[in-house]
Amino acid sequence: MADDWTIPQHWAGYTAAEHALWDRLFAQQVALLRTRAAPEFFAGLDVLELSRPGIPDFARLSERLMKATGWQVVAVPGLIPDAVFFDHLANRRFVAGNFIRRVDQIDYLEEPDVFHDVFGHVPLLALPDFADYMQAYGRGGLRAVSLRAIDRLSRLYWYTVEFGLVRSRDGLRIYGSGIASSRGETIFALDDPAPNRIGFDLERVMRTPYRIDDFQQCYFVIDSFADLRRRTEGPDFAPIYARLGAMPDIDPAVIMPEDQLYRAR
Ligand code: HBI
Ligand code: FE
Repeated sequence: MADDWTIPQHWAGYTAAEHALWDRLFAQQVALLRTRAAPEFFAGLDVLELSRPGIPDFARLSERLMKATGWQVVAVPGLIPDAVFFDHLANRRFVAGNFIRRVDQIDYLEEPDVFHDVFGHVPLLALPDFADYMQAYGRGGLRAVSLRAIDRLSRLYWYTVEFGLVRSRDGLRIYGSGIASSRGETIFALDDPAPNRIGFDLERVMRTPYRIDDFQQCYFVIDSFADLRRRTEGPDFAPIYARLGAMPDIDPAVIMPEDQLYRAR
């Protein structure tokens, strides 16, 4: 493994069964997401030709993504250290697991596999506003390492890149990869009355812890990808981290008086 934790994808090494599992997951999620994902997600699938059968070859995928927004996809063996992860994003490289889940893990797994990383994350990287947001996140992450503020900043990633919802003309839509790559959460996030759906506010998000072992108790809703970019690339995060240091966290199941709430669809 190289210093940057990247490894060869070994695309030729995938078995027919692994390609077939990708195709099965792809068909299942596209059918569920048709009326639930943001239009920008489908635009990315088209531009990147992700509906071709089989696990994508990262080299070819990177050629298409490079033309769209200057990003590449590189392979890693699983979770990598925070600072290495941020450095890749800051240089417009998205790291993706090269392995695919086993059939008995089809609905839940702990480490991000190629389906979560490529199907879930990569389509939106073809959208310039989102591509720039991800790079800015990487730069912010490198800065947060020295400010000891990764816990705060990772909540922003979690509630946008992983579990974000966005307003559209047809109501709330999914864009977070953790939702889009999960059958159960795709339905739960939009249709279930239980979780709170709260208008995005940067400091509110940074004060809200999250759970990694179950569906989310709250989701944050952005107005648009341009709006997400504006709200996060304007402010200097250092004084925000300093101010939030003195404030208590907000339980993810709790609604605050200032919260703007959205109904399940
Ligand atoms: N590594 N491969 C991989 N994928 C991630 O999403 C990832 C990671 N390492 C660290 C990390 N995410 C988080 O620390 C940041 O989002 C905060
Ligand atoms: Fe992810």
